This record gives sequence, structure tokens and C-alpha cells, in this order.
Amino acid sequence: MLSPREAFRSRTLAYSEKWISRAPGRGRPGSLLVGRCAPRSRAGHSALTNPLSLCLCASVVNTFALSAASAQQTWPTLGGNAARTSVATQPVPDLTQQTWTCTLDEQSRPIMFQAKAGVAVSPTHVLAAGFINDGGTVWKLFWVNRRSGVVERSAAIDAPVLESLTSPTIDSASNTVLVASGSTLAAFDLVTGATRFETSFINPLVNVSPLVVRAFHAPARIFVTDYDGFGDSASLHCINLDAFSTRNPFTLGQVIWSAPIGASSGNTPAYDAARGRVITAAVGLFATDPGEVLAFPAHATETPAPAWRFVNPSGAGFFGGVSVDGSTVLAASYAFFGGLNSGNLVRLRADNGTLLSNTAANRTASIPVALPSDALGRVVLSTGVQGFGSLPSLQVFGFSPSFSPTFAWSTHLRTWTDSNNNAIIENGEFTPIGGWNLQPILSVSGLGTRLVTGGADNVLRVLSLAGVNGSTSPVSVVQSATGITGSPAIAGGNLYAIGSAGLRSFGPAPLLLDVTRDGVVDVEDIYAWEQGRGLRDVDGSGAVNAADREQLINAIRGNEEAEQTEGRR
Ligand SMILES: [Ca+2]
Ligand SMILES: [Ca+2]
Ligand SMILES: [Ca+2]
Repeated sequence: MLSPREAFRSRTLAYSEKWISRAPGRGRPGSLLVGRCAPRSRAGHSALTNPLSLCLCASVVNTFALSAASAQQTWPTLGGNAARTSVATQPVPDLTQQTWTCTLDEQSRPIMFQAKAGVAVSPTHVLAAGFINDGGTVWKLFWVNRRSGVVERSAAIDAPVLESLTSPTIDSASNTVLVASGSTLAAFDLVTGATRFETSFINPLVNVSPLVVRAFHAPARIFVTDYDGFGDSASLHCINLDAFSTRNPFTLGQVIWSAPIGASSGNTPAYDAARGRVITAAVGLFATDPGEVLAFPAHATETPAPAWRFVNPSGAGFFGGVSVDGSTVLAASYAFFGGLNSGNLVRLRADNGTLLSNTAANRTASIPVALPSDALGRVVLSTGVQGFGSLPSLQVFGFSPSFSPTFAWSTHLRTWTDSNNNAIIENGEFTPIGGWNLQPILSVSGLGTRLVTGGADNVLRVLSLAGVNGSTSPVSVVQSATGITGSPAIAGGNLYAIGSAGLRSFGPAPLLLDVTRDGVVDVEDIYAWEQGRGLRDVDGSGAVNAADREQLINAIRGNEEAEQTEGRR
């Protein structure tokens, strides 16, 4: 009789062996199999060099303060940004206002979207992975028009290995969308869908969302971890995303370095912009070592030594991503044994990896979500599986200013009614909010702080965290939508999530930001608007007026501010 961990190991090793048997001929670790180096050349001027931008800058100064709240028209990656904070500055739309459900591809074939995956959102499209049946299963990335819900293009991707969940990543600066699936990191032109490069690895890429790192002082890089769940051959790979030059002597898609991280599965890396480091968790060597969190200098041009390395004192491995919350790093572990407190949530100093707090938590592979500037120091964690001593639960942890745990609040306890009086929490006796493989997001706006999370019952719930200040605080569900299986994304006034019936959109029709209709939303659209060219009715009201101009500038300049300041904080 195999223990759960042995069974899991046996199953995954079988998968690995099956995969490895296909590997010869597919290239060495980190080898570049295809490298079509055709960075999209955008004629014209940058926002910083065009003289027009100077007067635009002056004119938008007054609206800039307003723009942060009305900007963020996009959701480019798992966790919403390179730090994986999972925080949106937009309110949650009315979930009774469903705009569309996307179920068919551009040839009207039914799409099976990856049920538990997240999506990426550009100003014009939702990007999601799934498969169609075309005489066999064909995996694809789909471009879904945000206004119509229609698939406008698609691109073939490698089939996921080990039931990997593929959340794509958009790099708006280069108009690239990245997918880590099978054993390949694939890069597509966001506008045309054409392949830009494919970089293949010996190990598969499992449950990892690519990280794009941009800094004002260094060329752009992509980071992914590969899979070796129970061995010691996994790596963090650094891949080039900028044009070849004397300053950046690497081809597009070239693996610049691969740092060994031992065992790894689902370890989505995050960027610590203040220190220029990429941070990843790792599983730890099977049966010998506990999970680890490692920080590497992101802009190194050959394999660097870790800047720091943290070893989990609880002994459990990390099977998910990390988030960078200012000067601290958060990670949560998945333990294969034990009950509802068998995993742990750790908070580390971002500068040196020192442990600040270690709190027992329900097992998870989800990324911890810290409430920004929160007096109670609250951290939200989506946790649990049905069975094996665990239950789905959304947990909120409170911390003192010195990071000592002050309370732990769990929805499985707060919603439990012991119907049969046996003192055991059973199915049907509690609301199964959250889950180990779902990524909740936080909406922080003038309308309050809301947590948006899926659940094991496929209900998307919006929770108010206002009253969660102790372990016995009530559960306050503000809104909900049924039939949602995946992790949500908020972009502009919209919420998107994969559901059992297809990819779903909530909220009003998004702004028409692509004034020039070239498929790209950028400062060129502001120039065109100012010069009276293109489609200038940005809000689709039927009239062109100052409101259109203001919304266009807020949306485009808001993202620009975030991009320009990345790496400077
Ligand atoms: Ca019971
Ligand atoms: Ca445009
Ligand atoms: Ca208008």
C-alpha cells in the first residue's frame, strides 16, 4: 500500500519517465530549438522622446492623480504583476451583469478551456489556453475579443504535461504573449498571433506562469522554473526577451542561464523590483530536504549564485509561487500528510531571506495575497483539497507590526454547521470557498476591499474583508456567480474567469482604446486622438468629447506609469 506521497511520486515519476522517453532529439536543457528573431519594429517615437509627449505630459498632469484608480485596464499575468501581489485597483463589477460567454473557436469548434487556469488580459483581448477536437486533441492559446467575446485568432501550443495549468503572461512593452506548456516556452506576437520564438527544455514546464522582468537599466528577461517534482534536476531559467545588441549579446528566446533549484513543481517566480532579484520557491529534495525559497540577481548574464536561500523549518515543500509585498516575501507550502494545519505560511525579509513569521496553514499551491497597507497585516490564502485530511478553505491570517500571528480565520470553520453532531466537518456542512489550486485576487478601490475567489463548488464569491479582524469574524459574501471553475482576473471594469460553460466576462463593455486600429494600445493612440485621427469615441457613447480623451489618457498613461517605474522602487 503506497502512502499518498509515494502514490503521488509514483504517478508523477511515471509521467516524467514517459515524458523523458520522448525527450531525446528535443534538445539539451535550455537549448533553443526555434529562434525566429523578428522583434516587432514599431516605427515612430517613444513617449519619452517625442516632443508631443512633453505637452501631453503637461496636459495630463492634473488627471494623473486620478489615473491610478481608473487605469489598470489589463491583467497581464498570474497574480496581476511581476511581484504577484494579486491586487487590482478596480472595483469588482456587478456579477449579475454577464457580458458574454466564449465557447467556440474562430471556426465554430467547441473549446474546452483549462478549467482551473487563470487568464491574461490585454487592453483588447482575453488570452486563455484550452483545446479543441480537430481529429484529435489540439491545444491552443485563444485570443478572445473583450467587447464581443468572439475568438479572433489562436495559436497552437504544446499539450500540458502532468495536468499543468497554463496561465499566459503578456508583455505589453514588446507586444508579446508567453505560454509555458509541455516542455516549451512559446512566445507569440500579441497583435498577429505569429510565433516569435519557442524555447524548449528537457524537463517539462508544469503549473508555471512566465515572469517578465523589465527594468530601466537592463534588457528584458523571462523567467520560468521547470519541473522535477521529486528529483533534484529542476532549474530556474533566465531567457532573453530583448533584441540582440552589444549591450545585450543574446538572441530572442535564448536561455542566458539556468540555476539549479533542486526539486520543483508549480513554482512560479516573482520579481523583487527594489533589489533587482527574481525569487522562486522550490519543493526541496524528495524525502531529504524541506522546501526552499531562493533569490537570484535577475540581471546576471551568467549563472549566478543565490543572493539568499531560505529553508522551510516546517519541512514541507513549496509547490506554488511567491509574492513580493514591499520588503517581504510570502510563500505557502503543501504537505501531503496531516490535517488542516499541515502546511505553513512564511514571511521572509526580501533583502536577506530571514524568516519573519511562520504560521501553520492548510496545504496549498496558491500564492499568498497580502492586503496592502493593512493595519492588521492581513494575508489571504486559498487552501485545501477535498479529502486526505484536508478541506477547501479560504484563510486569512492577521499579524502584528512585528509579524507575530494575531489571528487565523478559516471559512471552513466559519461556515460549518455540524448537522449530524459528530464533531467532524463533512461535505455539505460548510461552504467550500477557496482551494489549493485557485488564485484569489484582491480588489482595493474606493468601494472597499473585496476578495474574489473561486471555490471547490465552482462558485465565484466576492467577500468583504472589512469585518475579518479575528478568528471568529463572520463570513460576508457580497456577490457570487455559479459555474466558475478558474481563477479570476480584473481588468478595467471587467472580471474574466473560465467557467464550466466557457470563458466568461462580467461588467460593461470595455473602452475602445485602440484609436488607430493597429491592434496595439499605446501612446500612438493618444497622438492620433489629439490629431483628430482614428476611432475617437473611446467610451462608445456615440459622441466624441472630452470624456473620451480623459479616459484614453488615464488608461494608457496609467499603465505607462507602472511600466516606467518598475525597477525603480
Ligand atoms: Ca459532522
Ligand atoms: Ca493603436
Ligand atoms: Ca464618447
